[in-house]
Amino acid sequence: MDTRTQVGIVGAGPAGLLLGRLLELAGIESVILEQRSREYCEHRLRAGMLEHYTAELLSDIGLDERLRRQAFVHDGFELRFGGERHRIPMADLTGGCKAVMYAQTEIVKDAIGARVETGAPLHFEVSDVRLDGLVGDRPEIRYRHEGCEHTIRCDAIAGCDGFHGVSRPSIPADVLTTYSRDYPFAWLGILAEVEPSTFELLYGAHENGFALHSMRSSQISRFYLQVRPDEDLAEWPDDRVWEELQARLATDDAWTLAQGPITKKDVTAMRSFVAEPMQYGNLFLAGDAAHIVPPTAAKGLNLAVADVCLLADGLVTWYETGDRSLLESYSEVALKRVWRAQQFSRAMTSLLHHDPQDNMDARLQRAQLDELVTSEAAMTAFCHNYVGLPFAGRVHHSVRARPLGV
Ligand code: RFL
Ligand code: PHB
Repeated sequence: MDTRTQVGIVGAGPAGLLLGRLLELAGIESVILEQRSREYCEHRLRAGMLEHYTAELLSDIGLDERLRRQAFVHDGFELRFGGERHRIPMADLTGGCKAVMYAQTEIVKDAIGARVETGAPLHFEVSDVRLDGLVGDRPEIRYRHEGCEHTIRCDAIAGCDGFHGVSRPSIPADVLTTYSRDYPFAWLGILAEVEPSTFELLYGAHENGFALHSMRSSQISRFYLQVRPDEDLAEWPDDRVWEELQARLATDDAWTLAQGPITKKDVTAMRSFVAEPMQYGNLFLAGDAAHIVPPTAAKGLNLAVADVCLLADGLVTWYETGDRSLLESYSEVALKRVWRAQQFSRAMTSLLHHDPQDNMDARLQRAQLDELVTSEAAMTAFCHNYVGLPFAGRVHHSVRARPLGV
């Protein structure tokens, strides 16, 4: 079957869904194609921390009803090392920017729910997605769905299909330059049914490696432990997980870590990756399709959201005025933020992880941590990077004044 739309979006992760929402609010049609089921997308365990500006965007586009009720808003976080705790007053140092704890799965549920409610096209469980005609003015997406072959003709395609998607490989190899770095460690992620033992995030740097105490609700804690990249989950029975969390987050005062049933464990490799440029003809890459950051600084989802704000702006301006200049500069502008986030994510990763191959590492790390918690200038610079930059683009500021259907 042949159909026509304005923007074809590949992938229903945060990037694809939020781009679809921004375009819909601006009166632009799109079709979203997703290879997985709705159930799978709504339960994929991923990010937990939203930058201030990401939460603001979700509010601007009317996806904040549950967020306002359920999210935790943090004014600061804690760094733990050498048995001591150091609170970093992030909001005070950044003119009031806060971090918002609201799980990516919840954003995905909210965005899918909103799209299903308006009836805008979103097809799950599509397969064999292929992109054609990218350099012409009639790009096409071909795919299979429910046993039939389909073609969507569109004006532009947004490749929001994550690191393993088809969009980036659809760009000729001689056009793309890729930059990547794999780290000599990974994260063991742990989900536990226990009330968090902290109100704010705890980042621990310890000789055994990094640990993070995060949360998903008042009854669910999320933890991460630095492990080897080839770590076998079988080596991590629950008792060992708790022992290691207790050791890496221990303080000299009376703080205790509450334990509870562990419901999920997973290992995530850590990688820095950027593909340049993020556009080719009428294909525009956004989110993990174009870049991956190690998760330490919680930038991945936030970068994906910043990308689609900018892309929506370029697309809306093109449709409204015929001027493509914003769209043509999409990659160049987006990459500036991407590289800043890459730099900070890598720096925060090496600040907190233990590299067993490098015997100067622990001493240098301690010197840097000491500077961070004693110099207000260092702490302020760190916090500005941690809370993120305001989003470019005007679409998300104007859409609130133009509610759906009006
Ligand atoms: P996604 O979420 O990977 O979505 C891509 C979607 O595309 C679909 N897809 C296809 N669909 C159709 N055809 C194809 N051929 C397709 N190939 C793939 C996929 O099924 C999927 O639904 O990418 P997107 O939208 O760019 O979003 C990026 C974020 O998911 C990612 O950056 C974050 O989760 C990273 N991240 C964090 N980011 C934060 O901002 N704050 C955090 O606190 C944070 N913590 C984390 C994280 C990532 C982690 N892991 C598991 C990598 C913690 C962890 C442990
Ligand atoms: C998370 O809760 O998944 C999370 C929080 C903060 C980070 C990274 C991940 O820095």
